Amino acid sequence: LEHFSWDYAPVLSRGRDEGITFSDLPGYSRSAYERDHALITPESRVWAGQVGWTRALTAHLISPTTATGANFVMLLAKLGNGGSAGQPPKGIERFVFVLDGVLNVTVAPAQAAEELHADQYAYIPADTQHTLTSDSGAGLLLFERRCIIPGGKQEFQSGAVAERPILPVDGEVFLLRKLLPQTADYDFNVHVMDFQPGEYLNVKEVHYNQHGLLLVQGQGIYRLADKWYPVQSGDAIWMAPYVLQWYAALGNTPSRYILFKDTTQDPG
Ligand code: UGY
Ligand code: MN
Repeated sequence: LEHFSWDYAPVLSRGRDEGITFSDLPGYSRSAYERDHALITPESRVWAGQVGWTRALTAHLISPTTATGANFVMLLAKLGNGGSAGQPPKGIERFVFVLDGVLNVTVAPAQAAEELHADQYAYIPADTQHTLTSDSGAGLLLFERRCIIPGGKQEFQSGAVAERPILPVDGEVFLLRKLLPQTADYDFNVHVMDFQPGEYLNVKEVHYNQHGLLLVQGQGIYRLADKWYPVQSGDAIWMAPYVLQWYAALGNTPSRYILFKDTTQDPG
């Protein structure tokens, strides 16, 4: 004790009294990249301009270049005042979810002209001329993939999460909504899943479908293969086919995540 210096007093209280957050540590990140899954936390996002986009930045989180090959692209986009998105390549269908701000969607020829706000979304079939623009700025989540079902069967879709019915899920307590039609004309769906603190998945899932997940509210533990990740809103996850997956919502606020799931890929 005689060597104890009060200069070190903060060392004892650090973390408890000062509210130190680990993400402030130089070089520290919770992001992880494994053979069959990835966790991409906000401090790892890299924003860049893209050909065809104006007054906009994107952060690609998941793409077919991921490890064993994702069958979709997941990206975040920030449109500035007067910003606009480029057209996806030929054969690529697109789903856009508004995280904040206001997005204007038009689909030619005069099929649709919609103003979307937070928690609203649109689906644009492949090879459909459209515009995504914002006068005052918008934050977006996009999923894109090469449509594997013959074109012409899919239709433009739009809506709000709260308008979608809650679907029963046997043996589970979370609330499930699906944002796209559950028909064989669509080769993926986007689920919105809500958990109260303390609720968790009953099934410790292993399945052939892939996932791209964005946690938009709350915090908890995500189990992926043999790893257990503390996660919080803003975190994104890639899950390859057959990766063991399980979530428990913790903390004081409900959890919500938005989840891409390919639906009609031939499991064989
Ligand atoms: O539908 C699903 O596969 C979903 N329950 N998976 C998940 O939440 N990881
Ligand atoms: Mn799953």
